[in-house]
Amino acid sequence: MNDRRECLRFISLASLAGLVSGAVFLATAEVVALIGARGASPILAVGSFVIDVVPQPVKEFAIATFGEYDKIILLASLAAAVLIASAIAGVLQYLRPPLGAAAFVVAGALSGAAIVTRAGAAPFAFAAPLLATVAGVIVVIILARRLRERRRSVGTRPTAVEGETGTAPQPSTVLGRRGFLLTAAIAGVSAAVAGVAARTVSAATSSVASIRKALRLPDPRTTVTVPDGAELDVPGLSPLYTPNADFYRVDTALTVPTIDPAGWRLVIDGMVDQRVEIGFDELIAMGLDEYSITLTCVSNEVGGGLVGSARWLGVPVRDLLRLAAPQTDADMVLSRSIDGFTASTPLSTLTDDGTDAILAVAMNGEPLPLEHGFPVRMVVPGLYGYVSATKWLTQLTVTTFEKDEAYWTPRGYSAQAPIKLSSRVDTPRSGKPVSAGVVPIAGVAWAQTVGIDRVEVQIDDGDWQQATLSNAVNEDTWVQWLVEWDATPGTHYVSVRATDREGKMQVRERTRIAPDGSTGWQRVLITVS
Ligand SMILES: Nc1nc2c(c(=O)[nH]1)N[C@H]1C(S)=C(S)[C@@H](COP(=O)(O)O)O[C@H]1N2
Ligand SMILES: [Mo]
Repeated sequence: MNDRRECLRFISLASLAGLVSGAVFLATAEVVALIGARGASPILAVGSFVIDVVPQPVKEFAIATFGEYDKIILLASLAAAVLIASAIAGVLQYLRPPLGAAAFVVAGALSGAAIVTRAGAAPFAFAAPLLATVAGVIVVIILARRLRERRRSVGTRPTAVEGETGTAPQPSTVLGRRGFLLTAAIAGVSAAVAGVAARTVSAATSSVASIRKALRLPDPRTTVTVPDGAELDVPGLSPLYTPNADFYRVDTALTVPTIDPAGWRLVIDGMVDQRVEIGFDELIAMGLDEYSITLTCVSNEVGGGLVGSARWLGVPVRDLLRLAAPQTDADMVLSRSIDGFTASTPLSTLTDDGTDAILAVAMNGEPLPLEHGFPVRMVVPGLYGYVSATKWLTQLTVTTFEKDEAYWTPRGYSAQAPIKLSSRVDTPRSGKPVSAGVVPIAGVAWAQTVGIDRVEVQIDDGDWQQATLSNAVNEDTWVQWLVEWDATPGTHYVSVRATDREGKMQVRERTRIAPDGSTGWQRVLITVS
């Protein structure tokens, strides 16, 4: 009976040995990844791999069940799987060497495959799983051996029950126990410290961030001409161009993908006569031009902030598609991000000479910020971001709406979604009282690809009065509008509506954001003192 208890005790110590070896494996990979091969973190690589290969129904189930926590749950389950597998490897190495070491070799090979097959993997990415495997194997072999030594020395003790005998423990017992626990403790603690430190430093100072900083893009062949009067001087009004730091961010990425432009490849495939693959240098060598485009999210509520304007440097998508020669029966381009996100854009919008659909590499005078899609993203005037603005772009697949669907399509959003013309009040804000007298009421209005013709403002039940508009940069960029209001004390309602250059007025009726964008005139309550 004591024998069985002893046996169990050693099995749990063997699992501990496995856990420590697993920690050493992961920590080594993190440290090597930090030094020489970004993106080579086994857990994150395997996690991304799982997201890529998991069948759609499972993904839908995960989204429905865990909502926005789906990726955190995935990482937690992976961590749990790693813990269990490590413990089993420890027991195997103790009972049936070298099976435990072999398990580490298999784990190294699998995570290595997940790492090196990811687009944009660093050249020496394989070094992380390789050295991690070596470290994990060495530690599990040493710990299992120490444990067996200890077992043997325990076996020679006169009685199996500890502490009951008058005889002092034999030196080898002490050595065996200390040897195992000390080695396990040292390995475990250093793995924890090194692993956590490496991951933290890696997240904080990604080397792709410094590559981006050092990146010098060629001057564009053409720049946007901003006309006089394009920007009104009103406190509280959104600037014509949204600073990158203030630009809204919407995506499904758990960690911001870090892609080294040197390893970036864009594949154009699907229903094309010629499969095309190009790198970053080839892309920018096609010639950069500057475009002024206002981006809008389908999730933007009336009066919301999920809209912003920027000057982008890029290459027309049509120039790239021309190289691939799309087939005539295709009607959609499925753009894919390195993180698996996809968007479905009508092929005709991308090939149309009149639409400035671009692959953008710069935003407001600097390379794309990492969180806005570095090194290359798509920007298409007039289409909501989820059907056009793929960040961290890696692939354009020419296909049909019938054959393929994008990330949000099975999740309650339309496969096609033009931006709805809209207007927003920036100032005054409800809840921020103003003093009586002349008060500027100002905001922005957008109708990408068409342009804004007029904006009207109504105070309480008064007549709709026409606002002064800023001079439009182009039809793809929002305009600012302004009404000088002689405010009288009390509370007042301010409403706004826009009309585009085709004579279409903003829809009055309120609708929710799903499936293809909100509508409604914004009305704000202003207190005048
Ligand atoms: N890779 C990737 N690209 C993406 C998304 C995403 O989730 N993943 N979201 C899209 C959506 S819904 C919008 S509105 C825009 C937002 O771009 P921004 O974050 O640069 O403002 O990016 C689009 N591109
Ligand atoms: Mo969006």
